[in-house]
Amino acid sequence: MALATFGAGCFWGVESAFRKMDGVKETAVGYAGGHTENPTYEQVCSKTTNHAEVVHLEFDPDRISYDTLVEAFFQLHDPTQVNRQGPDVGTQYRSVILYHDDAQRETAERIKASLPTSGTYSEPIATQIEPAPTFWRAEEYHQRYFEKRGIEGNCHI
Ligand code: MHO
Repeated sequence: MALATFGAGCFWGVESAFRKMDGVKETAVGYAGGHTENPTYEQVCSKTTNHAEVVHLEFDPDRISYDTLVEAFFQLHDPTQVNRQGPDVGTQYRSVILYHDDAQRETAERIKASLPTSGTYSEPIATQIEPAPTFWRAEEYHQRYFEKRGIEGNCHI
């Protein structure tokens, strides 16, 4: 199994989208990239810790490639929005790919660079590409949030 970590706005919808993909074995939502340990949702929402809401995936590289995951990541949110996704505003909603090795970094940079610079994306791509820091698992009620409630779609539908 391989790991992948993405931040693309409210983690409820991001987890829900990745869980539907064949080859994605396990998912967890959590926080990464801030400056405190084991943050709570309340602390992250207080905008004082600088953590991003992220989804952590275990995937089978024989069944799904990291390229496919990165392409899906770009499709499931608007990577031109800076520190926000729709109504959700703040650095916790930043667009970020947290790579686990050099091959992932190269893939993320290559796909980011290949995105069109007009049409769909009339603004620059804001996605940050950084080494994966500690992943802090979020509270249980955030895990598979939409699935538990029978909600389809993402946070803004
Ligand atoms: N708009 C949602 C975001 C939830 S999310 C887990 C809310 O304010 O509840 O950040």
